[in-house]
Amino acid sequence: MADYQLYCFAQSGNAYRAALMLNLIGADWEPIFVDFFKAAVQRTADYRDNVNEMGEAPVLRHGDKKLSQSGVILFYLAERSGKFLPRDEEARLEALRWIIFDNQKIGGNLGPYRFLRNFAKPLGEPAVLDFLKGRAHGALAIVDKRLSRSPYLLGAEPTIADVSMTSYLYYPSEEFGFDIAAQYANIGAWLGRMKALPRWGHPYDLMPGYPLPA
Ligand SMILES: N[C@@H](CCC(=O)N[C@@H](CS)C(=O)NCC(=O)O)C(=O)O
Repeated sequence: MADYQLYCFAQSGNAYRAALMLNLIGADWEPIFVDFFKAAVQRTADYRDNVNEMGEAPVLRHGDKKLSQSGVILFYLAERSGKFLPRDEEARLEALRWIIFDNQKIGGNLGPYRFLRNFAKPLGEPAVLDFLKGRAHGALAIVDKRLSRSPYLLGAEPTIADVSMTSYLYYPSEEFGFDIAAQYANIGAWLGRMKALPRWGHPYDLMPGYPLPA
C-alpha cells in the first residue's frame, strides 16, 4: 500500500489541489476513486460515517490520519515535506488568505459553473450559469492583477497558495466556454510556470474517472 491514499476523481478541481501537491513533492501516493457522478458515493451514509462527514472529496489518508478540505491537506503535506511551505508566519497567513479566496471565489464559482455547464442532469439554467460565470470572472481578474506583481502569488517562489489556485484552471477551455489562460495573460504565464515544475501532471492524468462513461 502506498504511504498516502487520496479519495478523488478526475473532474474535481478541489481534489486536484491535493493530487498535484502529492505529485509535486514526490510522495508515494495512490488514488481511491470516488464515483461522484454515477453512484454518488459521497452522499452515502457509509461515506459520511467512514470517510468524510462533510460528504466531500478530497480526503487524504495517511496511516491513522484522515484529512479533508484541500487547504488543510496542503498545509499538512507542506509541513511534513518542507516543500511549498510559506517561509514565515506572515507568509503562512498570506497563503491562507489566498487559499480561502480560491476556495470561495475561484473554485467556489468556477466549480459549480463548470459542473452545471457540462455534467449536471439536467444542465443548469442560463441565468444561474451567467451569475456564476460573472462571479468567476470578477475573481479571476483579482488573481490576474496579483500575478502581474510577482511570478507566484506570494512572490518569487511557488507555495501551497499557488498549488491551491491551480484547482480548476487546467481543465479544457471547452468546458468553460472561454479560455482562462488566453483571457488573463498573467494567469496564463503563471500556469505555464506551474506546469514546468518537476512532476506536474494534468488533473485528467493524475486522478481516475476520465473520460466519464457515456
Ligand atoms: N472546500 C472543499 C471543497 C470540496 C468539494 O466541494 N468537493 C466537491 C467535489 S469537487 C464535493 O465533494 N462536493 C459534494 C457536494 O457538495 O455535495 C475543498 O477544497 O476540499
